[in-house]
Amino acid sequence: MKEYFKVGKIAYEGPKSTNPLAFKYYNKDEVILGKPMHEHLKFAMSWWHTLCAKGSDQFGSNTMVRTFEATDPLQEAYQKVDAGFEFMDKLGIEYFCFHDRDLAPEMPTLKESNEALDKVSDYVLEKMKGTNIKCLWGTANCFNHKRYLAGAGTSPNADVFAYAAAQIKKAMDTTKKLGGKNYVFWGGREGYDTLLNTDVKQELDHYATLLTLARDYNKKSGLNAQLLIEPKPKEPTKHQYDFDVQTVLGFLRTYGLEKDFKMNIEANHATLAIHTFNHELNVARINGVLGSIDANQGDMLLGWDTDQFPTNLYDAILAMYEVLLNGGLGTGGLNFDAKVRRQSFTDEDLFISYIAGMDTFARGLRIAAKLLEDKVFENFKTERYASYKTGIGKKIADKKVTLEELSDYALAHDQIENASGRQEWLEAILNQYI
Ligand code: XUL
Ligand code: CO
Repeated sequence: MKEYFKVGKIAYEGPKSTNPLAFKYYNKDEVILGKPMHEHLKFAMSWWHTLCAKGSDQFGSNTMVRTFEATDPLQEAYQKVDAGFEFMDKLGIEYFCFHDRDLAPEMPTLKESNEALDKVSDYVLEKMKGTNIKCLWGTANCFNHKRYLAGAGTSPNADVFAYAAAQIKKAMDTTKKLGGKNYVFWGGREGYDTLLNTDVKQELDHYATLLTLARDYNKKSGLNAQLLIEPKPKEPTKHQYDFDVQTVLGFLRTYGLEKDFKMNIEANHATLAIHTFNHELNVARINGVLGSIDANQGDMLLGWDTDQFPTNLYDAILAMYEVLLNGGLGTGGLNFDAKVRRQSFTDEDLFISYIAGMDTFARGLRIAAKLLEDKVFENFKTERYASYKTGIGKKIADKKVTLEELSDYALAHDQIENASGRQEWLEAILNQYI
């Protein structure tokens, strides 16, 4: 078997290591809060950014130097499988995520595209045997091809809707074949650029129909995956229908789908919505729909989806804090929906970026676990809301009070004393844990 990467197996060397090709914080089998790190951190390789992205942007052509390239796209697809498995093995990554069109190229007809996907996924399945590498989630790329210029499930053209449905069916079948436990819907071009040509009500109805059909097929086909919606507020359209977690919750509840879907939260999508990553994780968690994470980060000064590797420790701590409060991610994991910068074009950069991302989340986990163990914020919050544990507060919390009774109470207690929120103190304590 040809070796595609000159880099060897990546080992844990501890925080003092100066080796760029070693883990400093991710020590796979080390137990944190009763679980080995690799169970807390089910890292996944994104097929698209890792094996397909070649470094081009709006202003320039490819920059990546990749030894698994080939002139025939199908041949390249097979070589990507070999390269991907070598990469995951060397990094000790146990999961991968894919779009149908990342695994196998789009062919002239849908039938041929399906056949190509069958062939390449057969090969993926073969490679999985005898390894502990698994599929975290699959999805359909219903946004890249020009047929999807006005969306997929929300396209004004019913033939496009049907084509998207066919692609989703096939991607679900492929996810089942590869043993994927989750299936993701990122809205792609489900949104609009101008209301002058858009019937939002119809588009949302159609989108819900597509998701309902997929929900039913998930059961019928025996895939039985956790279905996940990935919110994003804008890009590629000006207004994406799956704007943020709260908007998606409203949409799901309107169409009676709230029990069938959880969320895949992406850090860069949260910040595009002018939310923090941990805000989105929090809203998902308290609503019981925190399913999985697309781990990356944006550049706060750019304002588009830069999909950078997550190296912001502060954000990773707060994210892992939410994950711990959630009791983990269930069947979900941490998918690096992140790509190396255009200037980081070598093989080594790919490894270094994954190591940086994995170490950031590993260190985030370590710190979040300590904060949780010491109940730093939890004790403060318990105290802060203590007035709802007794007296009038308990009556409010138990919904055993009337507006008249509250009025009488307030008349007798109108000299109110508040307690400090202590934000700066809490932030300083968080810094002490770092
Ligand atoms: C796009 C994005 C996608 C989804 C899967 O912004 O995040 O890669 O994660 O379609
Ligand atoms: Co994503």
